[in-house]
Order: sequence, then C-alpha cells, then structure tokens
Amino acid sequence: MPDRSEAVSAYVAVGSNIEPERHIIQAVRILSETMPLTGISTFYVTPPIGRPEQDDYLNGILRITCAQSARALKYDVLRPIEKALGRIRTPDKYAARTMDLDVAVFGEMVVDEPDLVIPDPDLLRRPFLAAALLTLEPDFVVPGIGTALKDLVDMDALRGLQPATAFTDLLKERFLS
Ligand code: PH2
Ligand code: MG
Ligand code: MG
Repeated sequence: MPDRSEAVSAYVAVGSNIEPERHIIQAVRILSETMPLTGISTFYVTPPIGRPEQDDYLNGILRITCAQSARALKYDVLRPIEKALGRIRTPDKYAARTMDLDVAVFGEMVVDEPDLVIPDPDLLRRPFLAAALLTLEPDFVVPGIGTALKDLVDMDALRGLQPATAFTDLLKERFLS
C-alpha cells in the first residue's frame, strides 16, 4: 500500500482477560507514545464469548491519529504491543489473552483481504464494541455501509452492558490530559 499523505482517525479495539487493567494501562501508554491518542471510549466488563469458563474481559476502543497504512498499524504497531505484553498466539481464537488490539475502523477505508478486514465485522456482532464506539462518536457512520451505527445495533443489548466506570475515568485522566 502506498504511504498516506494525510493522517486519518483510526479506532483500535482493545480487549484483555488476563490481568486486564494492568495490561490495558500498559497498552494505552505504549500506543500513546507511538502516535497521537485523541479518544478513549467507555470500557466495559464483558463475559468471555466462546469460553464461559474464562475470566471476564475488559473491552473498549481508542481513537488515534494514524499517519501510517492500516496494514502497518496492524502488523508494525499493534502486533508488537500485543507481543510486548505477553500475548501468546495459538490456533485457538478464543484463548485467554493478555492483550488484543484490533483495527476496528481506519478512516473511510473498506478492505476485505484474508489478513485484513476493515471495518472489523465484530463491530456489528459484539454489542460492547458498538457501544464503546458510540460513546466516542454517537453519530458514527459505518464505512462501506453508509448507515449510522446506532441504527444497526440492538439498543436493548447495549443497555444491558456493564461499564467499568472507575477504570475508564482513570485511563482518561492519565492519558488524555
Ligand atoms: N475476544 C475473543 C473471544 N472472546 N470475549 C469478550 N468478552 N471480549 C473479547 O474481546 C473477546 C471475547 C477473541 O475473538
Ligand atoms: Mg479481537
Ligand atoms: Mg485480534
């Protein structure tokens, strides 16, 4: 992909269910030292999808200003942060994890390739991700669909979510001031 001449707003989905508070604080610190961090969503305590016996996750979304390509963001920035935080990748896509950082949205980009799908389809499948993004952008329009996210999600599912209010406040105080 050619270098971008202009930086875009990108949204990075964050998830952890192994010492999540400690690992998320570290991830936000590293990412915010790498590129401008412009927003932190509400984080939610979420039951582990696919593995009910695991510990709960903390999930949320970060907004950054990214001057690199989406592919470079994923493979040269986010993957190394996951690795630095002890992420072990196995064929089990539901394995517990210290850190998961996904490019949820990258400007207006729409891409569907074997190793890069943007916007992340989980945005429409996982109510906590939609809810998190809507705390940053209530009128967010999904690239490639052209419809407001709030009109695509089940508002009842969103109302049942458990916000991690104190943790969210701590992140905002520490990284957005
Ligand atoms: N990610 C997974 C599997 N299960 N559950 C929650 N609550 N949050 C996640 O981010 C998550 C999950 C791997 O795709
Ligand atoms: Mg994920
Ligand atoms: Mg991932």
